Amino acid sequence: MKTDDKFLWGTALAANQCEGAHDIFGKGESITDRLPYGKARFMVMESPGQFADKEFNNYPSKRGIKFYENFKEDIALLAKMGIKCLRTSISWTRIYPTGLEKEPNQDGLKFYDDLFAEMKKYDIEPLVTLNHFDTPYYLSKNYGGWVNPICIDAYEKYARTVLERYSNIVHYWIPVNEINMILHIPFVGGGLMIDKEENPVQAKYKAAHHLLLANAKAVKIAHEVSKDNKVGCMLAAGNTYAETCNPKDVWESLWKNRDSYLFIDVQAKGEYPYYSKSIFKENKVSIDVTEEEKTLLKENTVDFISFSYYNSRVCSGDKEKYKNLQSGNVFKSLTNPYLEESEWGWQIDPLGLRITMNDIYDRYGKPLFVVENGLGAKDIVEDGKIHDTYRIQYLREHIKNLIESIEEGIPVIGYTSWSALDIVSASTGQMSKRYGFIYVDADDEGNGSYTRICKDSYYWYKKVISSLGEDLE
Ligand code: BGP
Repeated sequence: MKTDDKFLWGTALAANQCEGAHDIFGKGESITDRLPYGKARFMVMESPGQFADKEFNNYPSKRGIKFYENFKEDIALLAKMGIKCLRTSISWTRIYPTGLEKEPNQDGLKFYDDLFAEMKKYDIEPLVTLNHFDTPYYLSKNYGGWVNPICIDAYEKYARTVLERYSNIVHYWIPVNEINMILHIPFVGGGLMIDKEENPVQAKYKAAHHLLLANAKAVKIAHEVSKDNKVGCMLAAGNTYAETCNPKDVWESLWKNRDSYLFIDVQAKGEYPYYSKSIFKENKVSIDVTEEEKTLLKENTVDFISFSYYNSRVCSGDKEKYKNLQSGNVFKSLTNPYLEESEWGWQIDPLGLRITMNDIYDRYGKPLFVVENGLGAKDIVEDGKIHDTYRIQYLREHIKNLIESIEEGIPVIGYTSWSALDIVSASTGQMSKRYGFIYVDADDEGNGSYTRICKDSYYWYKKVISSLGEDLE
């Protein structure tokens, strides 16, 4: 079994996790620049307001993997692997440092002129995320982030600037990365100073509403600027299974999945689903959608549905089971006794990718794009090589399920694994949680030569791409 030759086999990056160069050529501070490494990271994510003016000594996003300086060599290495598509993101604060400037920062635009031109040189299709967790920190600290509608206007101006500038070379766009993360990590997802909000849940759903409006505005502009633009919503996906056949567990899993699907419902169907009333009622949230906003959402739905998939989850209707739960991921999950776990406690479920793809396609009937899938692991360099057979195994099993889904008739535009090179982990800020096909010699403290070394998985994936997914051995 294999894909057709138009299928976009590729891999992915995110500006805030790879570029570094955090304060040169006019770039402003983004929320991820304020995320220190280690325990302090989780303290800041929990209480960003309390730590707004506190300085720590290690901010991984500020250095990334020096992609800003190194991008030509990195793109050349990825071109040698044969990728057809590279997902990356534009750093909002390179273009509008505080988000409120009237005019864009020309040096920032110049960097992305060069980056996209370099990709095109090798005939690599860019897939570009406009906001991958890097809302301007200025909007967070001074306005509370996306709970404030000022972010919608700032975002619309930014989106218009980059869509008008790059739609001649970029045709696949993602307005907001993992839009549902606003409910789980509100500072990262939307710069919310959640510890300063009187009603945190109301603030999260208000911010979610503003993000959904911004997404619709980006869709509108993208379609106005070029008929070749394809715009996708993006969800941190992975179905939640019921722990038992007890109807109470099954009922809980239905609502857990709805927590995420609510976002795609709005972006793919153009309106809040009927069940959103129950979610808002249960959480004592009120969201007034004006007639103008209803029209905006209805008239500007997405062309495809993209998502990240790392693992599935397990839930129970018995709240007692969640007491003292240690979960390795942002999403709380009970243990699935049928699955192995990664070194970071993420439950490995290749069939779960197929379950999620079938579920999403059944619900929305729009083409899919798998834009993140990979294994974070501790890689060891032995005689200058990295024998990451565990990563090859993880990807092999997930790609098998991807291709099965395509075979059974689900239209899939492409697959961009996470991640192209080792980059800073979003949740932990570690370099030691490595995902790349290309090893980067840097440790969690930022020490190292930053030399790149192609892992065994680099050569394996080169074969996968050249055989259109047929040769997975
Ligand atoms: C998703 C992000 C990516 C990536 C991935 C892996 O939330 O979209 O940026 O980081 O998670 O997670 P982590 O890096 O925390 O291991």
